[in-house]
Amino acid sequence: TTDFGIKEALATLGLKDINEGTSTGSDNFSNGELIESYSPVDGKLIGKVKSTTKEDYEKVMEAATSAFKTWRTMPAPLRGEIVRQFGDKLREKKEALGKLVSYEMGKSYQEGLGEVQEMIDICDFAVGLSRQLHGLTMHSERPGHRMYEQYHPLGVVGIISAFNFPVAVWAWNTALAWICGDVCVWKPSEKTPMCGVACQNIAAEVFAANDLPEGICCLINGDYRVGEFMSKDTRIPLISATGSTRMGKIVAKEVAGRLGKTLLELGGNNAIIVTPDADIKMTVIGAVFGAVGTAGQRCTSTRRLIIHDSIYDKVKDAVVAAYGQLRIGNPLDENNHVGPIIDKDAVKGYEAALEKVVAEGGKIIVEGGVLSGEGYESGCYVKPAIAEADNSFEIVQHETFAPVLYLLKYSGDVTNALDVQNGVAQGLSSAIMTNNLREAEHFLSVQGSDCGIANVNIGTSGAEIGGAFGGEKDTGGGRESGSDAWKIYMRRQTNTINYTTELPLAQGIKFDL
Ligand code: UN1
Repeated sequence: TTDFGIKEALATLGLKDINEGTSTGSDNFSNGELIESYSPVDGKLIGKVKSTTKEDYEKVMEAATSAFKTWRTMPAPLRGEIVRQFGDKLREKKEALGKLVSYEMGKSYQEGLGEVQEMIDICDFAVGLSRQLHGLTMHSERPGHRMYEQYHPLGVVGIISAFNFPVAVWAWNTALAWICGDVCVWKPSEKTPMCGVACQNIAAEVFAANDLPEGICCLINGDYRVGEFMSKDTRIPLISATGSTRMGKIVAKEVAGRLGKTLLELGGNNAIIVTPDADIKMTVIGAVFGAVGTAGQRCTSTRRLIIHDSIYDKVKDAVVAAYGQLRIGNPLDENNHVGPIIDKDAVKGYEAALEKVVAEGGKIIVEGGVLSGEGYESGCYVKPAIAEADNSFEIVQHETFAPVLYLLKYSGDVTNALDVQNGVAQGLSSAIMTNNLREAEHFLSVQGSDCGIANVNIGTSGAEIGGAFGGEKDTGGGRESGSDAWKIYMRRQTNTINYTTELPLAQGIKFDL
């Protein structure tokens, strides 16, 4: 049996000593108990990473706050040059990092590579942006006065990320935060700690080669208790957190209580509306990739298909047939479409969802189940399932992080489909499949989708980095990645300069002495 080059990838990423129980690289501030990382691919121990104690955390914050004093004075385009070098390093290590992502998280190697590509893309975006951190200039109402606004760095940015995109979400945040002049403290998911150390090693190499303080890029490890160090810490003006709505509400409350800022990327419950005018072939590709890609563990995964009754059977049959083609197995083997889900707890959640949908009156049309036997020893491989359901079911309202797709029916016009689509608490991604201009535009209008992402003739997942990424309602309202998402990483200052020998007051107020 082949190890698919995992040993070599670990070595390339500076992780070869981890199995001896010591974490290497730049998380050397951490001294707490060891976090063991098991691969959902084969159930084997990949390595152990030290968690961060409160004392360790204080050292990290000292390093970060002092590094900020240096980093913030470096001109933004020169910070961009450092991010450019970081992007180049990622290009060099793309295969190794993509492989580790696949092995530690379980997504297909192709998707692992795609995730690293998102990191490279955001670096390129950030390099250009480093010369475009523009503010506006305004005309002062007072003669001989100039008024403008400028953006300054915030300080230490805390990043809490999830297991499902164990490297890209960090890069979306850091690449922007760095060119903005901030320093970052990152807590990756305790389910993918090796990915965290691998990224930290890559970044640390770049900062060291440029004689820059290591505190610009800090890694802390552990569960929610370690995250709490940051959410309670008044030295951290911004916490960017990706994960469940439950987690987001706790973090939001904590950070708001000290009037800090949050950028929240929380759960989705994404739907594709399939109208009578839909291209069925495109619908099937979009829906199946959306529902089973990353084994249904993207926040943008397609959870609901809202199909017009006139084409319901046709779409259903096509999707069911496509599910019949899916190959489930080792995600490092490029013949497979679907890898394992993250761990046995997630498997329980998947099984519970299937039981619940039946209990609520749903009908399973593509049978689920946990796979066992050769190649499935980790116990984390599940069959992508489809159930016919109703939007009012409690389980349909809930985001199950697994490959379970619900088919829902609508009749009449697209407004009825929109009522179903918008009739959930979450508001991340949405899509409509149609060749009808009126339907498409209605979907995008103010009366249309209430989500942060609304696509026409594309599925719900796989957004590009150039757009602002995020969603409304229970998804948390944050936007990261492209467009003007950089602004949240900076503080805005309005400046008015008087270059005369008079001191006229605004609003025409007279104050003669
Ligand atoms: C996530 O699942 O947290 O749009 C991020 C997508 C990816 C990002 C998903 N570009 O599916």
